[in-house]
Amino acid sequence: MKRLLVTGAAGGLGKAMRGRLKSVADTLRLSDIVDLGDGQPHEELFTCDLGDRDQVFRLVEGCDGIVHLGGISVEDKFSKIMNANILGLYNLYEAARANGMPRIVFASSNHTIGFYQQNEYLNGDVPFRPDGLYGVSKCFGEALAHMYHDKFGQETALVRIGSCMEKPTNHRMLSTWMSRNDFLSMIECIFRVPRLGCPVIWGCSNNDAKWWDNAHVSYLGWKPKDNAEQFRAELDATVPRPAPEDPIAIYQGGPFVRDPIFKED
Ligand code: NAI
Ligand code: 15L
Repeated sequence: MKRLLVTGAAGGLGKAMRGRLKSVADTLRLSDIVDLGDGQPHEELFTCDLGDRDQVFRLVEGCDGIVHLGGISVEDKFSKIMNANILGLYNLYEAARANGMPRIVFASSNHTIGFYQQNEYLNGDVPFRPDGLYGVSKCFGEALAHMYHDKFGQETALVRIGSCMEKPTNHRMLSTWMSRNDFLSMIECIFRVPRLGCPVIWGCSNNDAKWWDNAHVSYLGWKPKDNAEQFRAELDATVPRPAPEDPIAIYQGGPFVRDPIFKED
């Protein structure tokens, strides 16, 4: 495609994908609320608050696809989540509707289903069981995307990312880990497939210990290659396991299930 918008490009995942996403588009339009550093010739840099409708409309204009990583990415005060993840998402979908409905990859999260237990194997149809306000905001995002699909035909991949980082840092991530190369190959498939629809995609690598079944999206042709199992011995040797009665060891959302509802100032 010609121009791909990447929101949240200054974040952990955005920084890791910035170089890799060159394979998807001629021009990357990178945005964040914070500074993005110096741009390369194929990059356009936009500082933008997702909660600002006019800025978001300018941001989306002229884009052929969107990888939406921007927003609050952990449990936080509701006011912050509301601006970035709720108002911000509404602004993004309205801007997309006004600009030819470019296909969207929405970075949803495993925290939409964090209160399922680790001994449960989930398909793409299970009811939400969010583990905090952050997870609830991602449920809102998925519902919003479904509505824009049913009403207007807007296509979105609802990617419930597990833990997308260089390598797993605890035993839970033997199940939830997604390598960045697998994230990239998934994005390539999402933009290549002739008809996407609005599917849930579990964002994890081909982990032996995975909890999630992507059989319903086999039509994407995505075959994740990495497997967190290669890190098991290293984790056993360096990271203590939580006690079996600890919620971290019981629920798929891990430490997020123990977060409080944060008070506003
Ligand atoms: P991050 O917190 O490092 O990056 C998010 C970016 O969004 C930040 O650079 C931040 O400045 C920006 N942002 C926050 N509020 C904003 C606003 N109002 N307007 C514009 N930009 C704003 O998060 P990370 O790890 O890079 O994750 C990216 C996305 O993927 C997030 O939406 C997160 O919820 C989702 N995700 C990530 C996972 C992971 O393992 N990294 C797992 C599950 C979901
Ligand atoms: C998420 O949704 C977070 O954005 C990320 O920082 C990780 O904590 C991840 O989930 C996880 O569950 O490991």
